[in-house]
Amino acid sequence: MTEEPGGQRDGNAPGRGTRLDIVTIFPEYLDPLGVSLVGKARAAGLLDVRVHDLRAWAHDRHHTVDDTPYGGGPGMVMKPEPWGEALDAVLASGPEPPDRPPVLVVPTPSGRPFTQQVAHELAAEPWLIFTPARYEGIDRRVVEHYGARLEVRELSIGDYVLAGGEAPVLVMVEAVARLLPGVLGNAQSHRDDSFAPGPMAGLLEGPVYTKPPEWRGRGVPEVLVSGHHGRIARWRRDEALRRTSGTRPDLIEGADPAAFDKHDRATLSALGWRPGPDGRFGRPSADVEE
Ligand code: 6GU
Repeated sequence: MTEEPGGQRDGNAPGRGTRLDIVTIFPEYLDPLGVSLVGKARAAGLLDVRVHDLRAWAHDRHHTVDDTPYGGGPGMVMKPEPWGEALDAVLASGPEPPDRPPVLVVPTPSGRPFTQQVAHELAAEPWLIFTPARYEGIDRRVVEHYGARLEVRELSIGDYVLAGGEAPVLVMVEAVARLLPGVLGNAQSHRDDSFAPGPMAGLLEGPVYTKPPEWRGRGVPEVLVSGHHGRIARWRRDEALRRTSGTRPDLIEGADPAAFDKHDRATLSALGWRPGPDGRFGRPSADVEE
């Protein structure tokens, strides 16, 4: 999966699918991209994933990629020169003439939140370059330099701190890959995803069941075996409202009230929610749930 400087210039050929380049000091950390959904998308030619070892562009005896921070303080900072050479090489390996420049995705806990909306935006791009960092991050001049040439998106996967950006890259690539046309078997597969745009926008998915009909004394909700599609859809929506109310009340508070029909409003009312002066829902008694 790894390749040295001076590699191929055959990038983004039509029919090779979305191209993803990842520059890292731990190429093997990205091995899971050969497995499961992403692995299958690659095998099917829907994704062209190339993992590069940053140390291939560190020319001293020890392939040094970090140094002490200017201004002092704990930890180390990633040096700009290896990143500059690595990114120039990856950019030069793209199609000639370039059709559409890549988007540079910089994982950092200081970035904007990576959301389902961002995943959709990235899935619309033909070429993404990821720069997962270790230590205290990359010398700021690298983002400034490429930011003057390319669209750069600094993204965080949540409010906690990881040791490096490789795990966030695995997260982002999986979220993006499953949105690419042809990757999931069924075009409807992400219609009801939590956070997907559409009728269930902003609601969490409720519980799901499969056979057997009874397991350890527990049956399945009768409505799901009724064959009554209207009642099933309504039950699923009520369960989504109940789940969202219980675990993510912020999503109910932030929801566009126009998204709630008459039955939704009755369900929300039973869960303790009341429309406020602006029409948005709030819960005066924040301990009423489930
Ligand atoms: Cl993208 N990187 C690191 N190191 N920590 C994080 C993160 C990214 N997102 C949340 N925590």
